Amino acid sequence: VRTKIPFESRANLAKSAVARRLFSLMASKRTNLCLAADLTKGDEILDIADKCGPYICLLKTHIDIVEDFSESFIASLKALAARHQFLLMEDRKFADIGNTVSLQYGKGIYKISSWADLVTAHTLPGRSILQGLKAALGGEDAAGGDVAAERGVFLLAEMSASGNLIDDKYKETSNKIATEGGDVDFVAGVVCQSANCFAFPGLIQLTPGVKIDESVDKLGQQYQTPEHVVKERGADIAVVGRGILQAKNVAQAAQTYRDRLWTAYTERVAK
Ligand code: 5IU
Repeated sequence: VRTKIPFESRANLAKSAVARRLFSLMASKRTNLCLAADLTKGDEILDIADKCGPYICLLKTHIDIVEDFSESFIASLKALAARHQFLLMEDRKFADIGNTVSLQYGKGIYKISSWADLVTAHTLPGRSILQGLKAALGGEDAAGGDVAAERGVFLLAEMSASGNLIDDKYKETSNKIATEGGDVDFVAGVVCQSANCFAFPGLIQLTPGVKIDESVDKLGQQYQTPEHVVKERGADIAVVGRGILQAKNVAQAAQTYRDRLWTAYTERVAK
């Protein structure tokens, strides 16, 4: 079972170069915490990225909620990611036809493909979602490297929102898109809520909806504890937003989530 295999070993099984990087980073930094930096001012995001940076493997953005977006904000965020050693994921949830997602990924104000190591995408349009996103990356970069090799996608197979429309068939087909076909080297993982959404150990399970002391919010979000998502639900990386963002001391909260998630992971692989 993939949940029993340590991250170091899973790095060697991954088909996506970014997944290999992320697995290795998680193992060496000893963290499987992703911070959802859902804040609307650039400086607030930079501040929390700096404070929580030592405890996270991944920082997840919703770049379209930032009111004062600028290229210098992106430069600063990238500098923090390099200093503290975490990757950047834009939770864009691409869902359109290939040609449109290609434009949304590479163009516009945000030029997501230029800075986000990872993005999220719905499988609703089918395989063409992967081809469309890949198309935005072109072929080779100036140094002659394969641009697509430095970027990856997390495909959505389940959501934490109560009443969401995803059923078992959709989940199963999403798993197929993530594991079969010519673009699997571009898929770093799957966003889902349970260990049975895929079996291939080279993919990373990212699970949002994690909070220590609440079970729901007022808008349909459903939460589980760090231990539950890692040990019972198969999460490799847990996404925490308001559990950290709303704490009095965000660095301390990030450390607490990191410690509990990492302990749960070590107990999972040891058992
Ligand atoms: N997110 C979810 N549930 C999902 C998916 C994404 O909560 O099923 I796919 C995102 C939304 C938000 C973060 O950016 O994860 C969770 O934030 P809170 O921990 O504040 O609820």
